[in-house]
Amino acid sequence: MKLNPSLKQSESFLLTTEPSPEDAEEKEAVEVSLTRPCLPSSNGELRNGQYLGQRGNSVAFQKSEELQKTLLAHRHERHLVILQDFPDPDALSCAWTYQLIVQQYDIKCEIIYAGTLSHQENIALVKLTGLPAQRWTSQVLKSKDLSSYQGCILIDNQGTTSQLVTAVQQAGIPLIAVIDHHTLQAEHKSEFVDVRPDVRATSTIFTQYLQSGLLALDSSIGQHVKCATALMHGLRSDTNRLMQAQEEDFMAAAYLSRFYDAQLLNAILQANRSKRVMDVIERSLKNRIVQNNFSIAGVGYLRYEDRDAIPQAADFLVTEENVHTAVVYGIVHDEDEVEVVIGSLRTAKLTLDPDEFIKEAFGQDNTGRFFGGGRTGAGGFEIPMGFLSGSNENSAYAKMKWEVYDSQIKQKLLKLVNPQDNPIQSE
Ligand SMILES: [Mn+2]
Repeated sequence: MKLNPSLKQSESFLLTTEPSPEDAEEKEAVEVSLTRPCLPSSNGELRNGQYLGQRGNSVAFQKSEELQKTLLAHRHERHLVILQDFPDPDALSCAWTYQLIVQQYDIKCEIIYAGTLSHQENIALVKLTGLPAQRWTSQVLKSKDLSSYQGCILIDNQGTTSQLVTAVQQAGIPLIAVIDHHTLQAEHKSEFVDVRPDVRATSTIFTQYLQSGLLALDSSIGQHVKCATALMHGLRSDTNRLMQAQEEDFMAAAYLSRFYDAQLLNAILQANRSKRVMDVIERSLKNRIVQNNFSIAGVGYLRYEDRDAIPQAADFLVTEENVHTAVVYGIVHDEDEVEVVIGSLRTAKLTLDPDEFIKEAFGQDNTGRFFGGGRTGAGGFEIPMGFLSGSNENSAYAKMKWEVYDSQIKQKLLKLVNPQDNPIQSE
């Protein structure tokens, strides 16, 4: 086994499929070639997390090498890639890319999420590309033997938006990698951490891994083309169709443009909204209050499958003139009558940090966990309703419950929107 820790440009090395590297046989080896088309070999320094362009590339390069070493140490294992409960295109496409990368190391990984695919484009993405993500409800989770997994990976999240994390932690499955672009939520006890809040999409990070040679995309392989298309979709959707993209994201999109299928992407984007989603958007328009350039709307109860109507409503409300920030929230209930308040924030105001705003507005639960967080331009929160869940067949109770949550959320938001005012009188 030839492994050179200080790999140079265009250097290739042998990755054996044998369990022990000592008696590796080169005949059985898979060759992984590390060609770096655009990455500098310089040791571009990272100061206070600020870097751009070439500087970003050297971080990407260093992280790719680090990830490769981590994967080499875990060959032949089975892992779980945990996504947020309602995975978005950025998460789904990156998890798939990860799965394709780690296959070369004979690592089998399953991509799992606890909630549902809600947004029409996500459903289209998964159906049209055959993206291998599985829904693990609490029943599915019970039926699984978690001891057969040797590690877990968090992609496009840091464990704060998934119901599966607690069960996986309790089963003693170690955290192997955290790869995300949201603000760092905690210090992670993970072997590999690549959290870059100044990158606009996790898809950009994964495209950089591809560019640094972790997987050589091949346009004659159907799965590679579909995966590149998924990444392009993830990158576009997290950058507001590239409008918030920065140099690194454009560089990533340029690289993907060599492999992706434009027609397939178009088909994914053509997915229509359901009537129920349109109805939620309508409620958000009717119920919105606009103060100090913030548009705030509670949309009442909605089904689990329609949960993604909330960010879509927020996307729409933020397009009104004199509005820079929109917050939309509602009570989402699943099959088991579990209820949770879910909210989304969208902002066009560069000086508003969604992560800070949401943490400040809603604070933490009694275990110290924040109810939400964010990334550039967007954020979200989830407030479990616990004991108050269910019993909505009693419509007077359901109405009262909504009114209490609605006023409490408005009060908390308006305290930040109008710091001087008494929020109750301001409505
Ligand atoms: Mn993302």
